[in-house]
Amino acid sequence: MAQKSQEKGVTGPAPVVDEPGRVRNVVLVGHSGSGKTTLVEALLAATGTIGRPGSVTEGTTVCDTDPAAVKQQRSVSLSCAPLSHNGVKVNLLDTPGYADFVGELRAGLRAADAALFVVSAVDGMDAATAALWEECAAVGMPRAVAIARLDHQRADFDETVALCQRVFGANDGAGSVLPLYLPMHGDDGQSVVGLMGLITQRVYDYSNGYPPEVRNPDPEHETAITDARNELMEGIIAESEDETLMDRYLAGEDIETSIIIEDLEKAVARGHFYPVVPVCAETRVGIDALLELLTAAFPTPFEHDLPPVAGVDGSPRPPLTCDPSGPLVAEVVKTTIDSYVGRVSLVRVFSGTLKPEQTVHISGHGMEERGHRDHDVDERIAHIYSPLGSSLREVPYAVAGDICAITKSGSAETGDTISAKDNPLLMAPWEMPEPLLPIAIVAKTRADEDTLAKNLGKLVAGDPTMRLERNPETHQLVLWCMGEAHADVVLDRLRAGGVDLETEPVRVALRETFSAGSKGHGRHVKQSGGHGQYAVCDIEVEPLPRGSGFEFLDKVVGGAVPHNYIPSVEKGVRAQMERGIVAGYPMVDIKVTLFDGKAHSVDSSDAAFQTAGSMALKEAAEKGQVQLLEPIDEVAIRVPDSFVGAVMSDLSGRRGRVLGTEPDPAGAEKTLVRAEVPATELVRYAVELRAMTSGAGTFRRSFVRHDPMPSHLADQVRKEHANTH
Ligand SMILES: Nc1nc2c(ncn2[C@@H]2O[C@H](COP(=O)(O)OP(=O)(O)OP(=O)(O)O)[C@@H](O)[C@H]2O)c(=O)[nH]1
Ligand SMILES: [Mg+2]
Repeated sequence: MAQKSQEKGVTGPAPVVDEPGRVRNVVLVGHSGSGKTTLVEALLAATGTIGRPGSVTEGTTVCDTDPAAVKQQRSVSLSCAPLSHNGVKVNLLDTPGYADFVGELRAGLRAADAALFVVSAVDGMDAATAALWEECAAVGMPRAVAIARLDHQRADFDETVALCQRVFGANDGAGSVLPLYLPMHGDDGQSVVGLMGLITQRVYDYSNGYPPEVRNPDPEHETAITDARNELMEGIIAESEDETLMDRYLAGEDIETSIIIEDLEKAVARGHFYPVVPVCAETRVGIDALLELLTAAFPTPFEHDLPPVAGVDGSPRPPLTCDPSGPLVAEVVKTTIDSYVGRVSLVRVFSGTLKPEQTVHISGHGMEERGHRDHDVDERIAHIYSPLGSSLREVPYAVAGDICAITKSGSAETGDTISAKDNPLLMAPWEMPEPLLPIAIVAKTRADEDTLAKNLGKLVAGDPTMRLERNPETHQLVLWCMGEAHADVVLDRLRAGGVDLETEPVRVALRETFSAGSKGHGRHVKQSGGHGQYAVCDIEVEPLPRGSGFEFLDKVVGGAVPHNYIPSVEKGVRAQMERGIVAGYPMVDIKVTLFDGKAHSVDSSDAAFQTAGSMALKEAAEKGQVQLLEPIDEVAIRVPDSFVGAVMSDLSGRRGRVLGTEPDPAGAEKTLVRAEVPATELVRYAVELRAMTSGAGTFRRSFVRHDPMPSHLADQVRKEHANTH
C-alpha cells in the first residue's frame, strides 16, 4: 500500500541526481531468509534515510509492506529503496529470494547495473543462488558478496567464504572472490564486534556503536590480517590493467594503497573481481564498509550496455547510450495496483530525462500470450516520484540511469517502454518466467463473480508471472501461478479486493471418442394431447483418426427423413458431442452417418429431430465403446546431473515416457530430460519437481496430442462423473 513518507519515519526529501555518474543501481539477491530486506533497513538507517531500522518479523520494514509479505514473513515483490551516501544515490533493489517470486527477481536484475549477493553466514547457499551467479557472469554483471547475519551463534564466516569461493569462483578462480575485511571477535571469542580492514590494515571497532572507532590492529590480529591481505593484494593486482604491477609486487615493492583501491574499484566495476564484505544488520557491523563499496566500486549506469531498442514498428534503431539529453527511453519494471493511489509503475530510465507534466509514448509489445495485448498509447505524466518501498516522494525529474515511479498511468504494464511522443521507441521485454502451477478458482456468489472479473484484470496487469485462463472445455477459471506461495499472494490480493472465493481441483480437458463402430436409434415421439413431437433417426458412428474432428454424412434414401430435417439431426448430434456422453467431456473424431428415420407430416419439427439426433448418439454410445482421451504433453526438464535418476523414476510413476536425455546446452553439470507425460499427471509438477530437486529443477511443457486414457483411470473418471450428475 502506498504511504505518505512521514508514516514510515522517512527523514528527508528524496535524493535527486543530475547526472548518471552519481547513481548506482544495485539489486540484492540471495536465498530466502539470507537477510536482504533487513540489510536494506540497516543501510537506510545508517545513511539517515529512515530514523531507525524496522523489522521483518514485526512487518515494519520499508521493503516488505505488502500484507502478503508481512503474513508470509518474506519479501514477495521487488522494491526500490534509494539512499544517499558520499554524494551518490544508491537505488537498492530488494528482491524476494523465494523461488515463486523469481519474476520479481528478473525485474530487479533488469533495472540494476550490479548485483549484491547476500549470503547468510548461518545457512549457506542454495542451488538457485549458484545458478543466478552464473547467469550474471554470462552477461558480465558486476557482483559483490555480503556475508550476513554474523551475530547468529552458528555463523561461520570462514566456512561461508570458502563456500562462496567454491561456488562463485568456479569459473574465474577462487582468487577472484576474496574478503576485503575479516570479522573481529569480541572477548567471548564468538561475537563479532568489528572488522579488520585488509587494505587499510586498520581495525574498525563497533563495540561502542556505529560508526565504528578506527584504530591500529592489536598484535594478535596481525597474522590473520597479513595472510588474508597477501591473498587479496594478489587477487586485485592480477586484475590490474597495469601489467607491471604484479612484477613490482612480487619483487617486494610496497604498492601504494591508493593504487590498490583504484585497481580494486575498476576490477569490481568491470565485473572481474568479486569482493566479500562481512556485515551484520543487527549490530551494524560492516554497514559503513558496504556503503563505501557500493558507492566507490560499484559501476555507474554508464558502464552498463543498454538493452537494444527498435522503432515501434520493429524497425532497427542505433544503440542507445546513458545520456540525460538523449532520446527518452525508460522501462516499466514493476506495476503495483494500490487501492488508494491506483497504478504505480516503477520505471528505470535508460536514456533521456523523464520530466513531470510531459506527454510520453507508452508501448507494450510481445506479451500477447500472457493476456497482455500489444498497446501503443500517448499519455501525460503528471508527477515523478522517488519510491522508498511503498512511500512515494515527489522529485523534479529522473535522469538516464535513475529509477523512479509514476502513478495513475492508464496503460503502462510491466515490461512496457516509455519514450518521447515524437520519437516512439520500443525495447523488447526481458524474459519472464512461465507460470506452471494451475489453481482453479470459483467465486462464491454472482456478485463475487463480477468483482472477481474486475480484480483479475488488475492483477494480470500488475503481475506478468500470472496467467489467467478461462478453459472453454472444463469451464474452469484457472490462475496459472509460479508456485503455492505465489498462489497465496494472488488469492489474498483477490480476497482483499472484496471477493469471496474458493479453490477447487483443477480439471484436465479430457475428450471422449468411439473406439469402435456402433449404431444408434433415436426416437423422440410424444403425441398425447396438443401439438405432438415426432422424430426418428438411425445413425451409424465410426471412429476417425485422431485430430479429424467430426464428419456428418447423409445417406437417407426415399425421404425417410425429410431433407429440411437432416441439418437438425446433425445439430442434435453436435450438441450432444459438445456435452459429452460418458464423463461430460466433448466428443471428438467420429463420423456419423444418418441412414434412416421417420417423420410425421404435422408433428415433426426441427427441435424434435435435434432431440432424436442426440438420443441416437447416446444410444450408439451405450451399445458401443466410448473411450476417454487425455492430453499428452511434451516436457523438457532441466536438472543438475545428480537429480537425473530421481526425476526419471518419478516420471515413470507419472506414466511418463522418457524420450531422451542430453547434457543441457545452457548449463554446466545439468541435464535436459525430455519426456511425454499425460497432463493429468502434471497438475502439481511445478511444486513436486521443486521439492524433488531442492529448487534446482525447472521444466517447460507443451501439448502434443490426445491419447487414450488407460481403462482403470478412465473408469474412475466415469464413476466420478456419474456420482456428481
Ligand atoms: N539476528 C539477526 N537476524 C537477522 C539478520 N538479518 C536478518 N535477520 C532475520 O532473518 C530473517 C530473514 O531476514 P530477511 O531480511 O527477511 O531475509 P530476506 O533475504 O529478505 O528473505 P526473502 O525476502 O525471503 O528473500 C528475519 O526474521 C530477520 O529478522 C541479522 O543480521 N541478525
Ligand atoms: Mg526480503
